[in-house]
Amino acid sequence: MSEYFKNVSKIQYEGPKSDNPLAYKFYNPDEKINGKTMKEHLRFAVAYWHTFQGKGADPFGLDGSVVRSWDEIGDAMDLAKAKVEANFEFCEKLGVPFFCFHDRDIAPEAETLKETNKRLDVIVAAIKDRMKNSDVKLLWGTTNAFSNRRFTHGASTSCNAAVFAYAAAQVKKAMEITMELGGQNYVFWGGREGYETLLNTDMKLELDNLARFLQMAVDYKKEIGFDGQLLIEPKPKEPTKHQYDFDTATVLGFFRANGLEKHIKMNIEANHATLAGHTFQHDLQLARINNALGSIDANQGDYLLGWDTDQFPTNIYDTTLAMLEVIKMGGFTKGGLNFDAKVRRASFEPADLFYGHIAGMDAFAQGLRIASRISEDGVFDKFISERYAIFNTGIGKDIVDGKVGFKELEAYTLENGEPEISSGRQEMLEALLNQYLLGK
Ligand code: XUL
Ligand code: CO
Repeated sequence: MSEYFKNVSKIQYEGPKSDNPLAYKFYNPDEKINGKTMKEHLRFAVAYWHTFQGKGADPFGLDGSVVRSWDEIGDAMDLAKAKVEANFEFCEKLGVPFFCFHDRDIAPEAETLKETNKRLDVIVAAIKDRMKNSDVKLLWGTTNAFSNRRFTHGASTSCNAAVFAYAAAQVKKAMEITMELGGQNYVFWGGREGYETLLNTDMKLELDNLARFLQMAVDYKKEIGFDGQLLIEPKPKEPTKHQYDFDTATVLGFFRANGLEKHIKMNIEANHATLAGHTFQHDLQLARINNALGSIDANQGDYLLGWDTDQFPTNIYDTTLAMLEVIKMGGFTKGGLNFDAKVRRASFEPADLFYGHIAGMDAFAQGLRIASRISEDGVFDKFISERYAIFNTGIGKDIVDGKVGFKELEAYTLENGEPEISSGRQEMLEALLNQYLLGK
């Protein structure tokens, strides 16, 4: 068996004072927090596409920049098999319990769908085989129905019914292999499900077709007995000007309009939330309070750039607030933290793949520690419940209980006069959050 990351051995936890860049400073997998180990809380996953398919390409350098030990393998299937080995070696060296893939990441497309599916079967067998002597599992599978030219106008929202059918066939197979590999979720990211101009678009038909497609997926999941979660990953734009699954709020409304809300949850990606003009925490919380937070694509954008830069998450402020949402939902069940993140074009060495994941894992580990202290102390919860306490008694309770209407509220106001309002204390709370971040 070949070794693809020869210069790196198993990454160990060495604590915050370590000078070793190939060690965890904050992620201590076996450390217990509130009765669960860090590893169980965080459920990290490596993204196959960025880690094993990413070339460091950009529109000004399509050939990419990265140097990998599998670069010299010429045959497409030999390369795909090598990447299976590289994936397990990488996850095992990092101690990451999961990975995620698109169908086309693990096996290259052939001339026909039949041939492509055969290739998938070969690679799925190789993955299954490798899983027998590994603890590494599949967090989720998905379909790449956006790179091939046939999906230029979209997949389930294409203007062409044959393309809709092709995408359905692809999802069917991808769901089957996800199930076969014990995947715990199946993700839909809308790729090109959106539009460039309404001058050539029947938006109503496209949205209705998207709902039809998702309903077919729900039906097929039931038919084959796949017990993983179905998740949709909202994104407002890129590659299309307007993506139909814009953000959590849009997707929740779309689900409710089409009776899908009981069947599909969200996979929230940090950089997608910020592209939609929200904070990461906003979309996480909106999903959580609607019982729709399934999993997370962990990354971060750049504050100065308006696109999906998919950087490794290093902002402890954001990872803390994100983990607070995960704690509040009672932890992940089937979901986890998938690093949908790529090293920068200039970070082209294999070691950079380790540094990127270590940076992200440490940032989320520390976020978990801080969030758990915040949650235990309950100071923000207390402030919020006191801020709304008026809704627990008197006229506030009558409003909540649906006992009063405009007439009663007018009478109340005429009798009680000007309301007394109190400070929101934002700055005091922000300073308190900093105290937690810096070591309270
Ligand atoms: C694209 C994106 C995808 C999905 C899976 O922005 O996030 O990689 O996570 O298709
Ligand atoms: Co993603």
